[in-house]
Amino acid sequence: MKILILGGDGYLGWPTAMRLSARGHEVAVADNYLRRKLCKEEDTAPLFEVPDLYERVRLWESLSGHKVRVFIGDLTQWDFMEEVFKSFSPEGIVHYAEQPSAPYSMLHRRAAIINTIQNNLLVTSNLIYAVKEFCPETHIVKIGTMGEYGTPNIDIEEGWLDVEYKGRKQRFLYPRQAGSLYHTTKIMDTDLLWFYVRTWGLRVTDLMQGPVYGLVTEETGEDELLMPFFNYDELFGTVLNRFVVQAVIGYPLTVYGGGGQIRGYLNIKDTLNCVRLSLENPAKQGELRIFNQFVETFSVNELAEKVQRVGQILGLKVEIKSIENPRVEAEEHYYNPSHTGLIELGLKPHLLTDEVLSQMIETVIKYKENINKDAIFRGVKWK
Ligand code: USQ
Repeated sequence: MKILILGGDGYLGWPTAMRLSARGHEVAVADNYLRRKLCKEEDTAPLFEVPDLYERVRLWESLSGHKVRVFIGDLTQWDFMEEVFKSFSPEGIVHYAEQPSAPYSMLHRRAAIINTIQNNLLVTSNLIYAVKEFCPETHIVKIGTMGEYGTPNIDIEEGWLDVEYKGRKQRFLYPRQAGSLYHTTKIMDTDLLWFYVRTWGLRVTDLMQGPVYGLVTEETGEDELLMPFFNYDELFGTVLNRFVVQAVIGYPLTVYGGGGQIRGYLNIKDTLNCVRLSLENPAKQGELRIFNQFVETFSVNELAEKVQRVGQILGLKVEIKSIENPRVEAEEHYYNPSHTGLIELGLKPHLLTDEVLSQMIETVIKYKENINKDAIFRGVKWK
């Protein structure tokens, strides 16, 4: 299948490109290096230098024999979106091309309005128009987030809720109430896609993903030049990746508030398989299909305790420190989201075992010298 990955340079984009091309798909990636630019502006850097897309594509081809096409440009600009679609004609699209950080979206007005609202919603809107104009049968796989649902006091269904009210029934999108501006743009994406599914008959899969961890996939091996863009700083690092880096340099693990915040987590290897399974088993024309994309739930405290225990086995001195929560979020709450759709499609989860965690810690130890302590905590406040 011809697959276009929007946001092909990011933490998930590049590993997805390798995975799909290794499966025999014809892959193209598009990106404007926004993540790299924002990291530079905010004086933060990934754990190791990441070659640009052209270099990685050359290296990947020399090692695997698989070609990946590269388009560099800004997808919020219609002319660039049009150029990509005219020259590649995708049969499947993976849409990762968004500003993905909740803390970054709360940093200041420009981060909020230009780089989060404008960037995320314009890319999604241009994508919708491009599919309608050039390839209306193409399947869009959109990365959403479990954070769209928030932490309601009832079970979370997979995308939809059947409501019975005054004797009548209707199926609605599950109620969403996000905890950051970034997460709110993901709700808006879902609403845009759902409108155009109903109106123009697009075919869409929305993957409600939890926080992802890990830095090695089947295709990277131990080759750091192929590894993902791995952030550990407060703005762009996800919590478990951060805790592993903190453990390696003896920085007390930054548990926000009470640490009872529960989320659904998954290994980056599972992200790649969820996206692949969704593409290879597409939604129907005129369908918005929604899957909850995570494999197990943990509280922040549980994650911290796991990292502490496994770190200590490896000889690290790991302290846990609860700090005042910079975010506005529930620190104790009910959380029971369903997640059967991707398992039914064939997902075989990689769970967070002690072995997986100790491999992660050992990989990060190799880059210990690169870790910048000052990037770990800056306290971006929600209000
Ligand atoms: N947390 C800490 N200490 C830290 C960092 C985070 O206690 O040092 C807590 C947060 O307060 C939160 C939880 O850990 O309760 C998860 O935080 P996170 O930074 O790993 O995740 P989040 O900001 O929600 O965003 C990440 C990705 C985003 C994705 C989302 C999935 O950056 O792209 O959409 O995970 S979800 O969380 O399910 O919405």
